[in-house]
Amino acid sequence: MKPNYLKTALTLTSPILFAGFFSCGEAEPERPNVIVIYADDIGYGDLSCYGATAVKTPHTDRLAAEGIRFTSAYACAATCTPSRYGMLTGQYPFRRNDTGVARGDAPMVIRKEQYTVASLMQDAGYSTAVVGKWHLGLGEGGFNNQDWNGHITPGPREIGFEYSYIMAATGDRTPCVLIENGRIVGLDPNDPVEVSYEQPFEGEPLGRTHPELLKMHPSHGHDMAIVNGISRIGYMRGGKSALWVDEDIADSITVKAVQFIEKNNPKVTGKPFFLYFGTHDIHVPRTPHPRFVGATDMGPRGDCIVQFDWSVGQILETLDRLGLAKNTIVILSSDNGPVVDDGYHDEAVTRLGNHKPAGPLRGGKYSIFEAGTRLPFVVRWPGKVKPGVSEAAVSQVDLFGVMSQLTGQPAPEGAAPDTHNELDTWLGKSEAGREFVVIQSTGTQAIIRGDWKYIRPSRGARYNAHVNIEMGHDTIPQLYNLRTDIGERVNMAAEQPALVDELAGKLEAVVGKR
Ligand code: NG6
Ligand code: CA
Repeated sequence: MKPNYLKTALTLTSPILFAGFFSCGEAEPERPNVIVIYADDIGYGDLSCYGATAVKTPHTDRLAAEGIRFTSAYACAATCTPSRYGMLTGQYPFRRNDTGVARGDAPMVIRKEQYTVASLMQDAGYSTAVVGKWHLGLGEGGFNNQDWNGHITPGPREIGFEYSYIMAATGDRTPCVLIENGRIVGLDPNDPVEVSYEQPFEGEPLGRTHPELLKMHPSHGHDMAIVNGISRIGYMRGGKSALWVDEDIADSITVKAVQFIEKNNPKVTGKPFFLYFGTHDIHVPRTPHPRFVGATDMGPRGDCIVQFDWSVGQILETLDRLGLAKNTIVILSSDNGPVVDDGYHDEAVTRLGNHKPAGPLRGGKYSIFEAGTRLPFVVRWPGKVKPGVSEAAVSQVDLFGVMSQLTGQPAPEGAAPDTHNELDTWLGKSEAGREFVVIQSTGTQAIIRGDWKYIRPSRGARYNAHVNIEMGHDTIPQLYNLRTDIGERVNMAAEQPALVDELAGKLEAVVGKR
């Protein structure tokens, strides 16, 4: 039988903590607000609080200095959709075969019947919102079955997010529009949006047929619909008044995140809030607002890191201005590791200089090596969390369990089967961390326990030349000592067969046999 971690942890939750949460008599609820700031493709070495010098991220650094900076924190997966799926549902994405990188016209990956961390927060009495990148599908009943020009449903609302202001997928995928509470923003009913991932619309210029219309050229893929001078993955037509301007996306989602905080100020509503803020930065196409152009010497990739940091600063400034900083937990992380050339000629390669997006880690986005999933992870709760650095093993799949423990809100039977209650670790009260962390890339999984990491043999390509990333696939077992060999250079599997067996068995117990 699988242990019920949630139950165990809930019974362990400190009564003192709860006494604090539920004591009343003040207008402002005692339970803390929670903001998850989730960056896109920011790597372990991309922020100055994690050692970057070619880019300065003062707002994120401030958050880290006032909170705990984790050095062994992992996303569930090395790409966006599965990482987000795991974090929001508390279920490993490999448990289903349809959690891979979603098309822009994909149906909801999280089914409307599923109970998510947003459902949990809503049931706990929180105002809830998602603002920014979604990339978890919309609608139901198959691909391209959305009512793009009407009410796009099911969507975030059906899985616990009362308010949503999102991009359906990513900036490089159609439809290139923002969707507020299920409706495309700024849509002219006389100019409906049409989307296809199957075939182009007649008469519409494409990146591959009309490169002269492009202000940024693809390096691989991304040669379909042209919007704002940038060619994308997928086709679309119409919706001219609703098309986003890439350079304004950070501003537009940051403003909506700030407005959500203002409108849901617990001092006014009497309810705490839960905000999941997924930035588009620093995913491709990297198109910083003109005021950030030249903020670094690294071109758009570096400038987008500064833009991301600006968004973080706006959130922190809002909390300060409204007097909410003290009673708000801010969690900051990223969905997967870094990639330099992810499909556009945007100078990321030519102007990288000495910057190391993955810091000392091997691999990158898409990879089962550390850089794919080991990421910046910061938790700040002024007065409650003692600032510092923690080496404890942390997984984003535990957001659900941690929130359950924090709010005292139990989960229904069967929800979030893979989450653990790690509140004490996330709040820096314990250095214990997870007994083990399981991660995945396309085609394989790995387990990290203590100093050791075991990667399951797989047949995938070892190297992806398009993105210049070592994928970590190998047909033989791989075992690395992350304490002495954080760069995963020396495969110790042959020297340590017993440990390989043990970790392989543990991993198989979680993932299942192949
Ligand atoms: C890849 C895209 C890449 C990016 C990625 C998803 C091509 C050639 N590459 O297939 O640009 O969109 O998918 O990124 O199409 S993620 O961060 O959303 O997972
Ligand atoms: Ca991503």
